[in-house]
Amino acid sequence: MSERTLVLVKPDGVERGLVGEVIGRIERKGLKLVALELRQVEQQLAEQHYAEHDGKPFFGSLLEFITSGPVVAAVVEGPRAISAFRQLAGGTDPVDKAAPGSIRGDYGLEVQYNLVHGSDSAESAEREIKLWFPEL
Ligand code: IDP
Repeated sequence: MSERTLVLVKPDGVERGLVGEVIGRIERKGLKLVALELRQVEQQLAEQHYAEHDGKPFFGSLLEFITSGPVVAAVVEGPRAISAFRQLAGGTDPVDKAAPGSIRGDYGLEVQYNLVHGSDSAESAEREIKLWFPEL
């Protein structure tokens, strides 16, 4: 059974020229790109996307970061696509949680600047895909 997940290459990943690296890993894993777009994130979309973190100490700086430059947004499809991409990404903290060999483990140093986003559940994936790609 196939499922879909929302993937973002965050502004740090775009700025550092890691878009090809991230997309390449997705493709080599066997996952399929259903949508792919470079876009500047508006404040409102950022707030909706990260609504679950509203009230946390890092919320303001997270919004500032995600709106600081273009991101690449993608919808990725395949069997167990949600956990497959979370495995490719690695844990949230690129040093303590992301294993070497994962995207964050290989390229990240700081928890905020962890390069990529991937939906964390079927419910999040559905909500986030509607938010970013309402036409799908
Ligand atoms: P996830 O992206 O691995 O699902 P979440 O806990 O949903 O992790 O956090 C969303 C994003 O917020 C993280 O990817 C990271 O960019 C940022 N973030 C999470 N925790 C912290 C923190 O303690 N300080 C600063 N930024 C954080």
